[in-house]
Amino acid sequence: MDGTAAPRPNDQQAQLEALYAEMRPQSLYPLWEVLSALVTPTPRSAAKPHHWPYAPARDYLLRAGDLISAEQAERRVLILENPGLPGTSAIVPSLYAGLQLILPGEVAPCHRHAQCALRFVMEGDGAFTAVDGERAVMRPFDLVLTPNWQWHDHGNASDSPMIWLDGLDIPTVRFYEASFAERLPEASHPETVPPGDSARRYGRNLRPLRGTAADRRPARQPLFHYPYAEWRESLLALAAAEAPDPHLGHALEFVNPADGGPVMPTIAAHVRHLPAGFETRPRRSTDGTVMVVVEGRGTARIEGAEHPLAERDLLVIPSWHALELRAGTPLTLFAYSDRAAQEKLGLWREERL
Ligand code: GTQ
Repeated sequence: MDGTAAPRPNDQQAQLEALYAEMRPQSLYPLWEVLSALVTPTPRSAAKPHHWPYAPARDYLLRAGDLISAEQAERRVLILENPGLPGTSAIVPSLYAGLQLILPGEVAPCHRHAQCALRFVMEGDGAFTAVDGERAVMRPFDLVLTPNWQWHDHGNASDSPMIWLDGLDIPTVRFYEASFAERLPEASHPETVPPGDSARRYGRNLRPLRGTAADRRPARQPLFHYPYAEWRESLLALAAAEAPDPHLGHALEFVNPADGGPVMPTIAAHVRHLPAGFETRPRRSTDGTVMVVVEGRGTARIEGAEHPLAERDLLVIPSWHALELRAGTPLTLFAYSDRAAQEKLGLWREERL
């Protein structure tokens, strides 16, 4: 299926064109004209690799903060749209990314939806996301989940603006035409338990016995806060203990304790650490990936094109694009992708070059 169709005699071609013209009003089309574009030997992503330096995006977001409140906007977010996917609000065909701002005293009102979301804190300290009435107090580089159909509102009782990256499966849900959403009549969900309650019940290789009232979180998504202080300590301990993987560096995946799998059904997330001077070997995989620079400087080479990486920069690597990372200083990265969904569908592949 390499797309080079054998030449056809002119009269055959003319008769075929006439047939196509007759069929078209009946919504019928010849597969043989499009087969090689539909069933490609390797992935051909419409998405493009792209790098967003943090500072300009932050400036635009703060300017929006002067013009519209979080309450008015429902969610005051700048969408990171892939330049190869105009008009789709998608960063890769299956995923969405945006930068959300909550100013001191603001509330982003409570709602729930079929889409699942992660938040990765870029700056600020002490704002919260409440999930079904439990606050996760957010600190820089914390990961916070709002799983499918759980009530969530965001608030900021601190004295500084808070900005985080939103990663959602909006385009996946759109593809399946399975979007549902509703608003709570009140702006904020009543606080039902103190902050950290889920982590204490479900985050220590323990869980309340099933069938008891103490088992209050949804069985498939008990945990929703993965603090930087914890993942950083684990990642740096790993880096101190052994040599980095040649293609990935040191890498730790965030897991759902309910099944040991990715954090959400459609989205997987991980962090990486590369020692200063380390260069990864090229690697490509079918999951479209969004990366955030947590700490350090370096370079990402995607299919030969160089992108400089500085703290808090954002990067998208589309499916089957070879990535090589080079760390100028020690480099720590956060990434999320659609690998969780692809693995369930038996589609995910990688190639280490
Ligand atoms: O915070 O619930 O960036 O519903 C896009 C849609 C954030 C949210 C987004 C959303 C949210």
